[in-house]
Amino acid sequence: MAKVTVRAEPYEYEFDPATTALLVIDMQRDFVEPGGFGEMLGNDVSPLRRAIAPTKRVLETARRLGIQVIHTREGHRPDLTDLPPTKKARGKLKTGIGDPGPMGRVLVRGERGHDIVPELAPAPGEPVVDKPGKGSFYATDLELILRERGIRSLLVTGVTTEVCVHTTVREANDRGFECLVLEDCVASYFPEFQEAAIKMIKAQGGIFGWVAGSEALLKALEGVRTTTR
Ligand code: TIU
Repeated sequence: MAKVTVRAEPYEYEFDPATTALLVIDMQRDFVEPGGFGEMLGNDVSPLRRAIAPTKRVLETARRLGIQVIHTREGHRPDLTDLPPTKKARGKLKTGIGDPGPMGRVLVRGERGHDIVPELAPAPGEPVVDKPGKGSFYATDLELILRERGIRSLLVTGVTTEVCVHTTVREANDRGFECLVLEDCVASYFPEFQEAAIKMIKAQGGIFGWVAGSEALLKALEGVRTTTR
């Protein structure tokens, strides 16, 4: 399959759609909707909601072209055996991970708040990787899934930019995957962190990866018909 070239920073990003996955990181109600974990941490969720519409456009294009889509969710087993006490204690929250909140038990698998927002709900057959940490590779089978599918490149979307997105991109980069972070499809509760986190990825010749807007990706994919894996 021919390579696709995206106008990106610090320079063009080249990828083969047949060996690429779209990663949608932690677009869960607990982070993106009012009443969830993000809000309990003292944050305003509205900047995160702005990533939904562009991510939906990229997701629809990926599905149409047959690009592998993979979703992740941060959360824990109902018995909390995979929750480090240090993570539970962090923030001295009145309602913390595992406690009942407006959308069920906070960041617990199977609860309403833990699930992905309906706008970006996984389609049948799209792997959903449940992760106990911030990175998508730690204590998950994501790397196995990517290697088995022959994936080499990752189109990265999700929240939050400086936490789970950054941790995942760093983990992926060290494993040899080439990451394009879609600037308008990732979001932070803090505008200054969004700006700095994006700069860090593309600095030093693309030390962790590339950055582009979703429009640049969609433009680059205009001529592509389908992906054969
Ligand atoms: N708090 C925050 O910015 N993020 C997280 O706790 N998890 C993710 O980024 N998914």
